[in-house]
Amino acid sequence: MKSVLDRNNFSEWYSEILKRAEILDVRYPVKGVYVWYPYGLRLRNLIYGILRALMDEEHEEVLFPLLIRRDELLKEKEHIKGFEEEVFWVTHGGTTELDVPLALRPTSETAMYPVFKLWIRSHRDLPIRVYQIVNTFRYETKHTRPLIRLREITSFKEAHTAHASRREAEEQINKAIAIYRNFFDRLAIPYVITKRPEWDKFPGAEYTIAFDTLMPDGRTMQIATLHMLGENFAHTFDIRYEAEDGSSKFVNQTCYGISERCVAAVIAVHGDDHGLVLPPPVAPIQVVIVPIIFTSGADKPSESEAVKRACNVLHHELKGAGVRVFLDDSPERPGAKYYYWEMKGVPLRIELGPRDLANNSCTFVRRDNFVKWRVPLTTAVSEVKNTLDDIQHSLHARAMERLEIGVVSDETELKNATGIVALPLCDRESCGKELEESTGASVLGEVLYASHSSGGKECIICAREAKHVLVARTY
Ligand code: A5A
Ligand code: ZN
Repeated sequence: MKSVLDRNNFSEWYSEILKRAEILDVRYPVKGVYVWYPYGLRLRNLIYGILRALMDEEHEEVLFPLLIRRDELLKEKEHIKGFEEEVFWVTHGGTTELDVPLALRPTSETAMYPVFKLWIRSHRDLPIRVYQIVNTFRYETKHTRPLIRLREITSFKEAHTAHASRREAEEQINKAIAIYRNFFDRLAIPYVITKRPEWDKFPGAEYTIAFDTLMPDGRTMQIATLHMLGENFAHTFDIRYEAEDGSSKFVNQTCYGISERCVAAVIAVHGDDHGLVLPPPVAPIQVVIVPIIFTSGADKPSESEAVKRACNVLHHELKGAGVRVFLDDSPERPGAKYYYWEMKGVPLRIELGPRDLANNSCTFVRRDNFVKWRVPLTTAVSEVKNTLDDIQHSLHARAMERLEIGVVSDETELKNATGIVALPLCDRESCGKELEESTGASVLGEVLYASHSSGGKECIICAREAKHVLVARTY
């Protein structure tokens, strides 16, 4: 079968794959909102199952309302400055104008924190660590893109915490970084972690730490953020607790979030010209069995029956072993089935025909590298498990190799660079902005985690004392 996709032309590749692999239907007639197909939703649910399990270890799930009173939303001055152009408003009930306009949550600080005030009385009520996975709405004016820049984010995982001290809040940020690293490692998604510059932090936060991954077109995508809120929101919403010594103190808060951009990352980072390539832990179908039965020609009916029986047995055994397996016994030709399941990203295909059966074996074909080999039926189940593990490792290694970080020492080198670039830059906004304007790239921020960092010590713009930062064109 011809490969019909060209990942080098990423934008078109991405749109085509969402359609052909049935991830999202983009034909919904509202800008920036899309429909999950069943297959896409299964992928999303497997990915979020991992995230949810990680969150559940130290957080409690909550569910707050979608609607936020206007006066609450406007209370935190920095926060609303950042979000006021992005809020969708509900102004009417039927034909009656509402006394208090209601916002559709763009994020839930101002929904949750007035309630935190009610929940928190004494130090014994702390820490609070909650999360929810909900839809949020942002009136994005930049070019909207499925899973990446949405007006309805359908799968916004937001965690919110409150602590007795600044130190505990800092510790929580570190724990959350570890959780997110674990999450993206399980998806085999490579990332860099940086501290966002002042001008790019979350509105209302003291500082923001972000995870970015590299997309095939050389631009980075922010896939997670963590925010140290300090006492900012606590002062605005008057969230205090009685300390052990009887004094009244403000809580310290953090929040951190992930959206369906993590699904976009899985699709974009691992996919190829044949379609999706899904990491086994999140593949809705991990193994597809394709019986090789020729309807005409030399096959004897008894041979076909034996092949079908062997496929059923293998299907049953794999299911019993906890593998997400599908037996494709539809009347399509084997070649058409291969093409279809490759597009869907199924990590492993097992072909079983009369010749395999004569050798008491079957044929494995890996989706990630198309390597093909014969496996005895007696060891097929254990070989499937080993192969799925191996595919996961290979995908991770391949993706890590692709996330290269270039090191540059002057502006000309920077202009010619692609992907993520490490360089020395000082703290001053004027230097950062100058660099962003002259290159069209963005300062991701000071490096906290990356495979490389720049060796330079002087700011590339002003030659003052510099920090090691990463720069890239971004989504
Ligand atoms: N309350 C905090 C957690 C918050 O709202 N943080 S945030 O604004 O940075 O959003 C969290 C993450 O959601 C971002 O890191 C980004 O990966 C994702 N995100 C933000 N806007 C998005 C949009 N319009 N479409 C899809 N994902 C988005
Ligand atoms: Zn400088």
